[in-house]
Amino acid sequence: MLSPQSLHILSAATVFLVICHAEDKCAGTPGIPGTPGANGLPGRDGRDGMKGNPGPPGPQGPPSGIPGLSGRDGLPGMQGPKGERGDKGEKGAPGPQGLPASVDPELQERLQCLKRRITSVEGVLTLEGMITKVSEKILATNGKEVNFETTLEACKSAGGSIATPRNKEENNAILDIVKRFNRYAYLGIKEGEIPGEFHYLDGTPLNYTNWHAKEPNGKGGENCVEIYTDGAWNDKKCNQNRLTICEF
Ligand code: MMA
Ligand code: CA
Repeated sequence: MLSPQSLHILSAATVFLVICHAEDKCAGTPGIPGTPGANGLPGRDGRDGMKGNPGPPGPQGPPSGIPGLSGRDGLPGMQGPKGERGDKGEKGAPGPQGLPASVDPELQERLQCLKRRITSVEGVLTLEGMITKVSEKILATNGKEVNFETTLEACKSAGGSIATPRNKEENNAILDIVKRFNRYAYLGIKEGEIPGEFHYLDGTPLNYTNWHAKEPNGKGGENCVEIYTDGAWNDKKCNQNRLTICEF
């Protein structure tokens, strides 16, 4: 908008221009300038100024009273400690019928593998002189000399029984150990009710004997049997200390 002073100057200039223009046609004495006209109407609004900077934030408003919406869930926490073992569950239903072991190839292979391992172990023990294999038996000694009852117990607690020769081959295998230790050993044979009648420990009659000449001669007074270092047998009291030989 124009100031009042600039309006005044403008109106004076306008008068002068009118005078100069009129000079061509009618030259006369200049008149007395008239009184300044009344102020003109206010000018039109100017153009908008530049946008101002944003004002400072206003004061915090009063609480609205309505709670805001819940925030989002946080991150999962660390794994807690292991809980106590639960109760044992119910027994499951029986599985499907398997193949009979005799035709189960997987089972047969495992069986063959076990047999090979057992053969290896027996080979090592035989090589080391710790066992003697005869027929289906394995004979072994702990090198200790004890009475008959203690021999029975030692063999039983080892999972076997006292060595009992049922044929010449077995007698010779026992003899091998007896000779190696140069000690007599008790056999799994005992005298029965009838003096001079000897049988295996399960009560069955002997089907092989190797009595020394003139033996048995104890007449009921020698209830056990020992094997000499030549492999011959002698009936003998059970309270002597003899080399422990077991069969498995
Ligand atoms: C010992 C004893 C007997 C055995 C005779 C053989 C003297 O007794 O071992 O059992 O028959 O020797 O001479
Ligand atoms: Ca005797």
